[in-house]
Amino acid sequence: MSNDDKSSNNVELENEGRRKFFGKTAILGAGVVAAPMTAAMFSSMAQARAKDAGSDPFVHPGDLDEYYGFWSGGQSGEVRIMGIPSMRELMRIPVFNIDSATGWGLTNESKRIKGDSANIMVGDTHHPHMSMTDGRYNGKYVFINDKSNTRVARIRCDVMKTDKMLTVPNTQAIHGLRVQKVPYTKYIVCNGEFEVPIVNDGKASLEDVSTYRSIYNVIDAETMEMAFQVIVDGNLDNTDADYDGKYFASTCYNSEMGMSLGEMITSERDHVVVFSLARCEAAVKAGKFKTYNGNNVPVLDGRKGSQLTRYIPVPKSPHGLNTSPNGEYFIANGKLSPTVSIISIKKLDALFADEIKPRDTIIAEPELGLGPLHTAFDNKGNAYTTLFLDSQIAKWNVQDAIDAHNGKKVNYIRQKLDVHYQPGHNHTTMGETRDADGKWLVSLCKFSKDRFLPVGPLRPENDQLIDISGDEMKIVHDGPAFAEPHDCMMVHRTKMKPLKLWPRTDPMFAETIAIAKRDGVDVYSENKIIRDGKILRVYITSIAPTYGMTEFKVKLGDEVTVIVTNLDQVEDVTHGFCMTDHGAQMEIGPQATASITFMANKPGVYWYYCNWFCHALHMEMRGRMLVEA
Ligand code: K7E
Ligand code: CUA
Repeated sequence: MSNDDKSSNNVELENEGRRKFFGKTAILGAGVVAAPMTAAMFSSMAQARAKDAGSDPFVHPGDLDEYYGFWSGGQSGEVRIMGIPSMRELMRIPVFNIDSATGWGLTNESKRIKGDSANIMVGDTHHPHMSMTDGRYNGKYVFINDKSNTRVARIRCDVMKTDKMLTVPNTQAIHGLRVQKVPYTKYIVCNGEFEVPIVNDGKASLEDVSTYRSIYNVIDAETMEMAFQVIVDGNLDNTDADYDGKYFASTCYNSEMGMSLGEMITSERDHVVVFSLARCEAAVKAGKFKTYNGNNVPVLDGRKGSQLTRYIPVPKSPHGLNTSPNGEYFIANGKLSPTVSIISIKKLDALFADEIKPRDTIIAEPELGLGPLHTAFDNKGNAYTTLFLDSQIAKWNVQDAIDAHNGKKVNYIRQKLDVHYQPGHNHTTMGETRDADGKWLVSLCKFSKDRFLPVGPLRPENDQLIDISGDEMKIVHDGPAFAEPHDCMMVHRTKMKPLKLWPRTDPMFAETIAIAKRDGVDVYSENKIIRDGKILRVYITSIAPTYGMTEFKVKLGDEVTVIVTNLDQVEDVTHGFCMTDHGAQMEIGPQATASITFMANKPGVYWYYCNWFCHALHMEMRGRMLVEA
């Protein structure tokens, strides 16, 4: 099993060491011969439990989860790391939002990453997806869209921080987002959902909707720069990639290009648009593109009749688009239709060669229930589709659905499970990769209603954990979530290699270190003030429980940048820096450098203090800024 790749087995090995360590403390601490016996008893109890329960959702205190989950934080603009199956929230990764705890969006390092959108404080994240090698998660990056401000960001999984952000040009509202799976994630693909004039400068007619376009976006995953864009017909919704490195597909609603709800749902059919990567790349190479708005991003024309794309009619207003882990099917979820459309990926070559008609690629359209939105997969040929209106998950067998379509008398529905309530996405562990393992399913429910204590008019969402390891789906956990997790992905812990300390050469603060060098300051040993007219740079080291500088003097009206370097080499010893009454605070992880800039616009004495509890003398870890009138 590729899941058990021992070479990248850091968490696993660490876990073993950790257990030994805990074992030892138990012996030393308790000083009783019975301690190792207890551990052995626990382990055999756990084995017994695992045997009769199939999958045990209970992660005992001190035990670690088997999977990492990356959850979108919806309108909060962040991404969250969950432990599966405990459903414990392990960490939050601020992305498009401002974060008071870590200073994300306030520090100079995070502002550099946010780049030209540093002044935007909000985001609407939907689709977190991890980079892959040969259709398997590689633990390197998680990519996430911002629908509200047309951006895409990348999270580095070694430090679990956002490291790149891009505002996508020529389009509006990035929604569906996926990665190229094979041979590796060279590209991220994402949908510009809302149709607008490509040159949206208010000079051309605003009313003439025939100039409005929806655009498919292809981004280089390593540089996080635009590779190319493709104009399409209809509003793009969700997207996914094949397991051959050849095709991407997107659902489109509103093929009629209506501007009101009524106009958007008049025609009986919308479509799935399929993109040929090779043809698009060749067109870019051959210069068959235009550029707009003064940027040099190649924009290809992939509208109906183009050689770059094919349009497959499906029932109107489809939503989710999911590739089966065996690489055979794209599944378009009907939303307004009670069906899903199964597109045979094998037939796409013939479609692009014009040997068959678009509808010939659809090999079944099983009816599942009301409001099918998204589909997940196990490793036994079953699919799990959320039914938004029915508040259910339909478990169905893909081959049986195809056989039924061909006239065989077979019931392809395996089970319908009530969920609570109105599910959007659902996800299986490893189910968006070749390593689908059929253990857990998460249903991200939009409404929780009566499932939790009432907390006022705004209620949490409900993320339900479902055991799918047996024949029957079983709900094992209700998990409240603040702000809408549209989507998530779950990766086995063996794929992840998180760091414990920041490397001193980390690119996250390389530019800050370069500024220090120009100032002649070694941030790892020196505490110094550099004055440059009214601009001040204050270099401070920190080692629990003291700052290397506990007093500095500035003049009223100075612009002050405080650069703190955390010299602690101890795992989990994070320091903070907060300048009282100046709206400035940040996190400085072990061995990291972080900086924040504020105006000294109030005369007097201001204490700065460490606001991450780091030591018994943490309260004493502070100093004074003296602002002379
Ligand atoms: Cu269905 Cu944005 Cu993937 Cu919400 S999306 S549910
Ligand atoms: Cu350093 Cu608290």
